[in-house]
Amino acid sequence: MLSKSQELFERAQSFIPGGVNSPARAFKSVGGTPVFFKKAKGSKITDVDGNEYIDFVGSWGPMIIGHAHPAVVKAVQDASFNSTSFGAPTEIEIKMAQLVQGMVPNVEKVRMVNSGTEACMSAIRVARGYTGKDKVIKFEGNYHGHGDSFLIKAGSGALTLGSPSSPGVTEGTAKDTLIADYNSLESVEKLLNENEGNVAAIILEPVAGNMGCIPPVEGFLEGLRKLCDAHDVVLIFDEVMTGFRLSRGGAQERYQVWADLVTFGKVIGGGLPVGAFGGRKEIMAVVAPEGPVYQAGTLSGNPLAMHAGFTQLSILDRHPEYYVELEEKAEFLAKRLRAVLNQHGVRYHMNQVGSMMSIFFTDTEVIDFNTANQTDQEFFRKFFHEMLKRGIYLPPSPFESWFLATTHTEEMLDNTIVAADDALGAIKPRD
Ligand code: HOZ
Repeated sequence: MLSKSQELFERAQSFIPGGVNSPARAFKSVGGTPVFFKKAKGSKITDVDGNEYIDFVGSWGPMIIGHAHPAVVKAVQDASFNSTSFGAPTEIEIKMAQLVQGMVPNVEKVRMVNSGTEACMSAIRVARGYTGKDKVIKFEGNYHGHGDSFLIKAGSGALTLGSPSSPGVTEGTAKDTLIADYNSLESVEKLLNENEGNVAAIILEPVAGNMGCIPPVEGFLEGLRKLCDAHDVVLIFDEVMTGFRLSRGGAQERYQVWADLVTFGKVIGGGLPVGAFGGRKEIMAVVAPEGPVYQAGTLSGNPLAMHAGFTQLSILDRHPEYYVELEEKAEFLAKRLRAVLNQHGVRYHMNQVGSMMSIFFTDTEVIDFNTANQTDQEFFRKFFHEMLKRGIYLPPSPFESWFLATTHTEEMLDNTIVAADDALGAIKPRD
């Protein structure tokens, strides 16, 4: 007999390409049927068949204080009584911009959009408009949403599906995207020298989350900052996953390296469809209607999204201890998982930065796309399904990060370790 998830997936395929509205959730790299969910609370998530899981996806990052936080739910409910959209300015947008600036001081001006994709697409348009230059440097395996310029050697779903460079992106667009190796300043310097005077921006995930979690090596972010200053290039940090998560001020605050423009998504809306880009005011001054670089959206600054985002960010702003707690939880989980993996003789490399982490099934240190790609995907597939059977919902791809929330209790983390021990016992060890 089919499970409800299987039934729904079959039905979905008749009406939705591949049965899902975003490829990363399609279970393509792990096989089997995507789990269809119906509700979640804190870090517990329940599927349509009534199975409960401990959630390490957290909607791919935004659920830092857990699903359905009462204050966030109330904010959305209250706002909805006053209309779901105006397409006109509201006060909450100013409060939101002020709050963002308070948490991330170099975001002197910010424009709200509807997704991380939109934020990144707009940020490079702004960088091009500001500098009058065309080319953009991105890093192999970094993912900045599905804007044409970024679907070249991209991470996340594109990498999972084995098509990091998408058909449909014209040669004209592709020629303006230059690809560097993550964590290699030499590769960036080479591109800058070869394209002197033509590079508008360097965009990167300051901690990569879309080829699994990969931190910057020491000096990488600082080196990029210096190169951008020397070559008159706009440095863009894509903090869609890391913003407000790795610290109150995101990766910028954690590493004390400050970009010229920053993009946000997911997290900034507390799980509602929000993105934002912002930064130095002289750069943001080119954005319409203040300046000539066009960017617009009826749903930008949407009241439900703003109230949800404002509420979650305010909570994080008021509770610096949450960041300490998140760090401790992730370190506790990573340490105990290492012990279990060692006990089972598994070859692995684990990366953990704050509340983001990934296990790569390779004994190579994972610092870039090539090393991430050495992960044993078949082993990951087995591990994923054995964990799922034991009530642990991990990202369904070896090239995504796990996300922790303040709502992961000690008991949940203990249960995750027990499940991992059991799961690894059920998988035939590799020779
Ligand atoms: N790009 C998101 C994570 N890297 C996944 C989007 C989704 O499939 O929901």
